[in-house]
Amino acid sequence: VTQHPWWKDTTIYQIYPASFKDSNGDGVGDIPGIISQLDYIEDLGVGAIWVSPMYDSPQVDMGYDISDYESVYPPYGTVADMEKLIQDCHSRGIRVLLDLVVNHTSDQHKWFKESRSSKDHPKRDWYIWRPAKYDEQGNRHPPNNWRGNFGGSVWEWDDATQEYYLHLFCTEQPDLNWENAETRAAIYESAMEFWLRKGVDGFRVDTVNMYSKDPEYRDAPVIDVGEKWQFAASLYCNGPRMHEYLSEMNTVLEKYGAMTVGELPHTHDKGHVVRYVSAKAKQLSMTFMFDVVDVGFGADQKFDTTPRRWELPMLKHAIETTQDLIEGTDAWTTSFLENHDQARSISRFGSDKTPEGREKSGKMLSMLVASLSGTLFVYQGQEIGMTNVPESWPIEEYKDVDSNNYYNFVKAKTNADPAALARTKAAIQHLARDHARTPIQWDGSKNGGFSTNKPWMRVNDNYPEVNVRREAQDKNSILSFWKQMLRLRKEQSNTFVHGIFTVLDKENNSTFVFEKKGTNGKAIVALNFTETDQSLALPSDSTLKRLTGNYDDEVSGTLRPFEGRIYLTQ
Ligand code: TEU
Repeated sequence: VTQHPWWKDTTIYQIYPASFKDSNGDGVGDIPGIISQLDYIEDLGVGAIWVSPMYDSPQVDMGYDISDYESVYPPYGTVADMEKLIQDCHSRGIRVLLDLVVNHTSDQHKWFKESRSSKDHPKRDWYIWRPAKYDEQGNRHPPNNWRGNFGGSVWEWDDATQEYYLHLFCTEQPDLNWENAETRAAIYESAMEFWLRKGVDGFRVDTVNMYSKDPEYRDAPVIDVGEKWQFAASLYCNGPRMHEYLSEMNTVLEKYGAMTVGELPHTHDKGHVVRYVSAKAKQLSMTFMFDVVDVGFGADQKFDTTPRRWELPMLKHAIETTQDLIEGTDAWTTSFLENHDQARSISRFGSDKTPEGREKSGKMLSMLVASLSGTLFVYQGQEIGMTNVPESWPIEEYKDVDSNNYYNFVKAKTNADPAALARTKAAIQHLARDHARTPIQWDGSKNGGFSTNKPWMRVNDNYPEVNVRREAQDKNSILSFWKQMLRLRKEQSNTFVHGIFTVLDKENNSTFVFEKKGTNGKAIVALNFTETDQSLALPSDSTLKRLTGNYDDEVSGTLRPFEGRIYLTQ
């Protein structure tokens, strides 16, 4: 029997602290709230949790703007609460990952305050400062034309010291200068070792491929003609020193036996991804590839005023790309459909229009993601089939800086044209990050049992129907189905976690049928992505045995609306 590291076979459950469980009635989730639900988490069958940023922060980007790595955002609790969480998880055999956000800090971090205080400050070089460019008329311009991830220029003018600083995300998220060895050492000490010493088992690493940028900060090619700022990911992702930095970072992790899962946007080439996650390379344990994330909107642009149509073959291809990573390599991969940056998967890939469609497609998607190879990640609320917020919610209910910036950009550009704004709102209702961030629906009581007070973000209107208490009592619920899937995944880990993936119906627009081949058996997974009957031709194989499905019985040759079935075979 092959001995795998723990993080290959375990399922990891992501917790978004603001929206998980409020223990003290201030409307915001907190760490004691997480601790209070450890029975629930353990009962799901997951082996680890990943806690999204709980560090002190002004919350411009929901904690991804960190002002102090070594303290906790007071509404979430204290460092002592985190110590208790780690201890309580460990005593149940659950591991704990934190979110490592070290491409940038908050502009309220003391390092940045010092850096911006004067050009001669010893920490000036800890961030990325550049002089302005002036045209012939003497007008001031930023050093280049790069557009940030939340829109606008990546450069912000600092009046006091008369230079620009770089921020790939919000203005309030200045990029750290990884070129500076002293900065790197401070990052390792403050953001990593402080928590590793407290026993955390690893990190989800935010935007892991952006630390090394184009050394010359060249202009990006003009794709959006007439726009001032251009998509520049090829110039700020995967820069020349990226692998050197990650090897260095790994020497810190190794001391503690800690694992990592790095977020790898804008990188689709197998050879390139393998460089990050090959076991021999000793850089990252695994990554989140963005192929599935990018289905339905261009990688270059998050929202489009008309949300792009996606077709099933695109999803198959995206999944194939991430699955192929482990074939013939010593690399490892991940399987996920949701996180705090994605719309809800039922609303994106299934159907949230009727209770029946939600239930069937939720279970079908659970069969998909839980039978794929790599480490499985489940995002809070996914296990009860939470959905996007309703169309009727006004734009004011959306709190995310990404959604708001985009809406305001369109508003300014079109002079608040009602038709353009309606299209933008529709795109946001489809793909915004906000959908993942509504509070967890624990029961049918006021505020979905999340808080006794008005929650920081409105609870999805469907909480009386979609909630943990209701689903826990129902053996036919999405939640019960997820628990069953996680158990089957464990029992058949050779096939599901480690098997080789092959799509059997590549071009089919309605069904997704694939094979998983382990070293001592095979599985066939057959899924219907439509709300009508579809014909199904299974490979003729007398050893096919139905393992599970989301309908009680089986109709041969047909998959009913959103039906999914899994077969095992010798
Ligand atoms: O996201 C980085 C990222 O590349 C995207 O998924 C990002 O959300 C998208 O470009 C926005 O449209 C990570 C975090 O997951 C995200 O929540 C943070 O906002 C971001 O980094 C900055 O720290």
